[in-house]
Amino acid sequence: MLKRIAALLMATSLVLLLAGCSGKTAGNQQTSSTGQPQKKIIKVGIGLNEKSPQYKGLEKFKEMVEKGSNGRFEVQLYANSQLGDDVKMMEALRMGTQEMTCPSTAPIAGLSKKFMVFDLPFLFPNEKVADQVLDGPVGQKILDSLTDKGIIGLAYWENGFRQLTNNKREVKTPADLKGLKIRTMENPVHLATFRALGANPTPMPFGELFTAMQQGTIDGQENPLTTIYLQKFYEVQKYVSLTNHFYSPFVFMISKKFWDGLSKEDQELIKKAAKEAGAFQRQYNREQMKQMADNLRKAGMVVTELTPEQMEEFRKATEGVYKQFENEIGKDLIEEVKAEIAKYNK
Ligand code: KDG
Repeated sequence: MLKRIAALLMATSLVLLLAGCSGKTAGNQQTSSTGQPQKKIIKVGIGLNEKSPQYKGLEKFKEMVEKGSNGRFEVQLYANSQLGDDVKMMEALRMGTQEMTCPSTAPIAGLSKKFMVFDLPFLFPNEKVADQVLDGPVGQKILDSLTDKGIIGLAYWENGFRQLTNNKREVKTPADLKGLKIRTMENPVHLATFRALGANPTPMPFGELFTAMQQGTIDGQENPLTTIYLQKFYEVQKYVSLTNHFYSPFVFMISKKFWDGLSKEDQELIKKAAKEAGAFQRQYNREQMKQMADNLRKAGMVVTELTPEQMEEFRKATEGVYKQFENEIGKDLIEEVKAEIAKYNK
């Protein structure tokens, strides 16, 4: 009997000892066996590579959060779809198995249709107006539509106006696009737009794109010039037309499960860093973009600038897409965004 009591006492003190070493302290902060608070890990995944302006923005974010928290957070960056494609990563955020990602608005449409408004063809006249609309109340309202999906939208970053590449012929008008098999992001507005232009759109995750071009299973794709150059698409594509057809900004987002476990101060720190790193990222992206058409020419691509008349042909051909998605996006929301654009486009 005594032996049993002694064993029970020993087991209890062992449990207490372990709890003291690695248990929870106030504020849900785990401590290590040395008594030091354990770092909170933030895993951030993206589809683009380490050379992309998006990754440079993430490096800035990492620096700000790690410094600002005195090392309580460790931000781990994963490029090249290492953690999966945009859709898969957003799912991981919802489940709480990954903390952050930064997809274009296009694949977010599967979670909240409101985001499709920013994928309408030829919506924004320039980056400046896009910044003002996205950073204003309507941009915030759309970010907030993610909350009940288990995601907090923190800030809009920039991917850049999207341009069209292909391997068959120079494209100057929608007629030149006829029958070309073009990879698009997974978004109904993108599919409808390319159908309206006479192409044959094929949605596919970014990670599969290079091989698809290389193997000729698609004729072309569309992305900003930074991506076309920095991901070396010029190795497998001959023609690029400067169409500026979609803007589709990035949304820097965080898992709500993770977010809800943070103190108000830490939430503030992360939000501020997401916005400030975003301002840096937009600037850096625009700087880089300036030399990209030349880089692509030097790399052997035929870069085609369109005349205002040719641009108008593209715009006209896709006009019907707005009406087509009025119900899904909401007519009021489309009107609200258009009014905001008109307000700033002066
Ligand atoms: O890192 C973001 C990418 O995953 C993706 O959004 C890039 O524009 C993109 C595309 O074409 O898929």
